[in-house]
Formats: sequence, structure tokens, C-alpha cells
Amino acid sequence: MFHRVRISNVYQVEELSAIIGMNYRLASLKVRVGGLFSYGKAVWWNILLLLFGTVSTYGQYPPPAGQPGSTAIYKDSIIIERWATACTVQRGWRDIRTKDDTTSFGTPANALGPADGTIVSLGDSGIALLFFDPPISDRQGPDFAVFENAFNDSFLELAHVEVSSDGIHFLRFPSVSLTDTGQQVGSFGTVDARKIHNLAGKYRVFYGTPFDLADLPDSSIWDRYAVRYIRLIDVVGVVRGPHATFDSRGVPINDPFPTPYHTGGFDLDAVAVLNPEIIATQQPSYSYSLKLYPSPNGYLHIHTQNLNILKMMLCHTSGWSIDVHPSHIIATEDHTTEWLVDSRYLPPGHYFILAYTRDNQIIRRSWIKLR
Ligand SMILES: [Ca+2]
Ligand SMILES: [Ca+2]
Repeated sequence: MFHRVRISNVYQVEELSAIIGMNYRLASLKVRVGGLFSYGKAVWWNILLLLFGTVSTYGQYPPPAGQPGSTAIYKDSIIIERWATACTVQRGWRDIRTKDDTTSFGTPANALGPADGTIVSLGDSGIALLFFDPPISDRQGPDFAVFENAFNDSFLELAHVEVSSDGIHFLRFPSVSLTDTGQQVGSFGTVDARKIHNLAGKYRVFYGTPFDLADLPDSSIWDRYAVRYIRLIDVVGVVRGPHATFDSRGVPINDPFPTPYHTGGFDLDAVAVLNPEIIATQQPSYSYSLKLYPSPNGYLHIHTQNLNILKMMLCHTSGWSIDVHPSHIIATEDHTTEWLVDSRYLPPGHYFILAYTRDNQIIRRSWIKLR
């Protein structure tokens, strides 16, 4: 758990959520000004909004991807730790009123791995159940993100989001839909992302909707540090009659209806596990560096220059990690140190090298071991 990240030129964000209504608990989280990763960028935009007192009152919740204050998680965001690896789907109806046929587009496998635009269509009231091993833990900030395939910022098909530790007891995220219920959103109608909270499908393709387990109450029926299941349930979207579904306030959720196609309902692309606590610098300084040199004999050489390193770790994307120790100083005049990892017996896969410096910086490098 790394709660305090200090990078040069930092602004401290204290209880930002309480001030501007952001959903995330960012107390004590420090972000680098100008950080290029999406999460930090969203925070930075909110700082700007705060400074100039121009917080929009038009929408109550974050706007579409790319707009100031959006919480959308881009598929290549640095805070994505891993992706769903198991999914089952219970298909919903093309039209729940007639129940003539279920949707058929895509396969559950399309919901696995990184967001890539391949989808499985849930249909009216369809259900996707995703399994996570290792489980998801409630860390600081959003903990997972759900990717849909909306082709623009306003054709939004939504899903209820539930989590479970045991696969039996599920808790639903407290959702809000402020979309007017006076008129049904039609088959190709629009929904404003700023009126949607804690429902999957708020953002367009390749931009995930984040969810924070901190939004759910403590209870004996689940463990917020061991969430093994995420269940997504299509909202249907009809606002009248027996098939309406409701937000946490009991208000009908209005989204495009009917969608009597083989691609109807919520289209699930992917689910990402997030770890905002790992915040890396892009290239924090010209005066120091960390470089990787994999060698054919199975060793990974790491060269650091002008870095006063407190701790170095090699982390596999599945969650486990090992400490790395310096092997020798290879040139004292420019403070270069060599760190050696015996990687011969490490399993293939995607790794991150994390270097923690004594002045509280974190430097991250990605490494893929092919075999
Ligand atoms: Ca959290
Ligand atoms: Ca996909």
C-alpha cells in the first residue's frame, strides 16, 4: 500500500471529493502537475476548475471522456493493473415485452482481456458475471472500470453494477439517473453522461466507467478487500410498465428502448482492475534515468543513474512481487548503479519494475518476459 506519492512540483489534493462532488477519495494523494496519464489529468482539470471557480452546474456528474472533469479511464491508462479473465453471460431479450428471442451477438470471451472493441451483447435484462483471481481490493480511488462500446458520447446503453465476495451475496452500486423520465429515450435516442452516476456504460468505446468500492457500505455479507465477482445487469431502459428498472432513489432509468436487435442492450467490451496508488512519472527529470537491459542468458539488468533508491520491486500483473537488490556500482562518477534480476525461472508475462526513491518518487517501467 503506497498512500503518499510525492513527485516534483506537486499539488496536494485534500478532500477534493467533498469540495467538487468528485466521487473519489483523494485525500493525501499527490499528483504531478502535467502528468500525462488520464487519471491524474482528470484530477488536474478539477484543480483548475476549483481555482477559477467555474465548476459546471449544468450536469451533476462527470462529463463525457476528454472533457474537463471527466473520470473516464482510457484503455491504455497507467492505472490499469489487469483485466478480467473469466466471464459467463446469461443472455437477455431482444425485446423484453415480447420475449420472442434473446440477443446473440458476440461471446463471453469478448469481455476478457484489454478493451478492444469486441463485445458481447447482453440484451434486455441480460447478465454478465465476471470472476477475479486474485480478488479486487478496495484501494484508494476507483477500483475497477467497465468498458462498453458506445460509438459516441451520447448513445449510452447502461447496466447496473454489483459486486460479491462469495458469489452468492451481491451488493449493487448506488446509482443515480437524472435523465428525464417524462419521455422514453428511443431506440437511437441520447443520454447525457452528466446525468448518470454509478451505472456502467457512461462513457464511449475505449473509455471505462470507474467504480469505487468505497461507495458501498460495510456489511457482514461481503469483504471489501476480497471482491471476486462483478455482475453487470442490463438496465432495460423502459420507463413505464413492469420492465422498468430503477436507480438507488427509486427513479426509473431511461436509456434507449426498444433495441430489438441481436446486438441489443448493454454491450460489454472489458472490465479492468485499477490501481491508482501506482502513479508513475513519465520522465520526471533529465538528470536521472532507469533503463532495462534484458540479456539472452536470462538475467534482467536494470541501470539507474542519479537515483537515491530506497526500494526496488519487480511486480507481476497477477499481483505477486519480489524485491530487487543492487548488484554493484558500475560507475561512481555519474552515480550509475546496476541492479540484477535472475529472471530465468520467472514465469512469462507482463511485469512492472517499481523504484521508490528516498525523496518519495516512484518510477515505473514495464517489462514483458516472453518465455
Ligand atoms: Ca476504492
Ligand atoms: Ca472486448
